Amino acid sequence: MDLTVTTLIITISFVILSFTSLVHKKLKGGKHPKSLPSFPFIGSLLSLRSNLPVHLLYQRFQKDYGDLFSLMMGPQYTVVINHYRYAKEVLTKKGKFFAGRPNMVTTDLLSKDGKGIAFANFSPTWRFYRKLVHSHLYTVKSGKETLEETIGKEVASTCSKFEQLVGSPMDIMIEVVWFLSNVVGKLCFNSAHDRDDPEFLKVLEYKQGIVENVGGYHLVDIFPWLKYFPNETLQVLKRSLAIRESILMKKFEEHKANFKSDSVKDLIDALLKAQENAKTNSLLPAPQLTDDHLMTTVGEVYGAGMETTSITFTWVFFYLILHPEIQTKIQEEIDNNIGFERTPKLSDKKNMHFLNATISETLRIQPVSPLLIPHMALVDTSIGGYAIPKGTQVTINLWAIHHDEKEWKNPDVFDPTRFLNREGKYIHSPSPSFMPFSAGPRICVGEVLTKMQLFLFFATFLQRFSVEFPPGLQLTDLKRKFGIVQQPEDFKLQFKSRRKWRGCTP
Ligand code: STR
Repeated sequence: MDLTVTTLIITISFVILSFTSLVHKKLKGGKHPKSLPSFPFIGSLLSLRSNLPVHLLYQRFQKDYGDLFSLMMGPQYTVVINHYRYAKEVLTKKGKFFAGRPNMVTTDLLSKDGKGIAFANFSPTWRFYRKLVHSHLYTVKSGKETLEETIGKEVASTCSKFEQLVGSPMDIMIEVVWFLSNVVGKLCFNSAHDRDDPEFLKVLEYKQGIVENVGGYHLVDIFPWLKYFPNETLQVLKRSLAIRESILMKKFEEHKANFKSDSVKDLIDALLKAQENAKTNSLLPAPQLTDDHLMTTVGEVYGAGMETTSITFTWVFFYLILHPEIQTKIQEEIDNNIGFERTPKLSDKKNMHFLNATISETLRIQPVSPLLIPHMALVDTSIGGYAIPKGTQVTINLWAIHHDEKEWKNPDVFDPTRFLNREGKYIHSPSPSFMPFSAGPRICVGEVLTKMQLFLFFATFLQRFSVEFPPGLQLTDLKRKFGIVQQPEDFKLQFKSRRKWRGCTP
């Protein structure tokens, strides 16, 4: 584009934006949170220049600016929360006031302008999809396989595949994603992939393209007009979304062609049934039930189910290797409570204190989404007595909350015993500063599913195997990629068959 036109556009945006941000701030009275230095047009971006990921930077500002501070993300007034007390106020006490989602270029593309659940703004349609997904996942339907059975089958087939891999070094992340994509794939589409199915490889490709280019503080989300210029983030994102669309569309068309309202096999069927019902009974208030709404919802559940849990699985494997004594403890617990005659069941969970504590500690020390998805104030309100105008973006720094020294002794040390009481019994939440799935109206829809998968998988896995680094490899930490989620790098490990297990087949 001609340089003068570009300069003109920049100047005009500069004047408009700095004017609106000034007006916005002057309009509101009351006590305001301490603010990072802010300049017209760029806002506080100078303070955010750093090699540190944003959650660590925000945590560092806590010393000078407090548990709650504000900044201008370009033209967007934003409040950052580093303490659980304010986080609870936003998420639960005033959950409805803060249940909005800001518009961002990348998340609007991903969610087709706010459809689906995770990135949709608060509305009756949003609530409808949340409820539908929730009841599809967790309501036990007579004559159908239960969620525990679906997970159990995938766990069994994954662990028997692992038998053949004993002693050979392998990349763990991909195996884990494969397992998880089969569980959520069953729930969403009633289908699973073979490990080297080309479609599965395409899923991996599009998922990575989305994760790296959506909502992770890209400039185009701060200055939306940048979308009119060539932009690599958007290019990769659009390419990944096109791959996703073609895969989902195929599944969707197949489901439509074979749909029978009296036999709902998976989430797509459940959504199609809702679409059909809406034609005959008028639901009030009427949710929007276009094909785009349905596909965005399914795509999100599938993507979230694979991505988030695979991160926690990878970390659990990593910490088990770093702490062989923890593996031994969990294995003793398995041997004493379950034995070798049968596979672990969900009903064993109440007796498996050390395994539960290990899973919770992993979720604490490595929250999947260190800054959650930004919330937006839907009304003029307040946090801790500070005035919060409608439209304020609120970022919860879950990382800071899970690493708060006042709540967690040596927060950077992995120590499952924090989640055990004196008698060695598991405590669900030793501090209110623990909220790995967020809280309130926008709490993670997959929380129960994730916990079931973590428990059933690791109980079954540790019943049969131990895990270690391959000879010559000695990692003490994993590099991370920061975006909408924080992904650990893939790493090599190998399995050992437990002596006690050999010869037993439950
Ligand atoms: C992963 C990649 C994909 O294919 C689709 C999605 C959409 C839903 C996203 C998911 C993503 C990443 C994790 C998210 C989830 C919604 C809720 C979850 C952001 C980008 C978290 O909040 C951790």
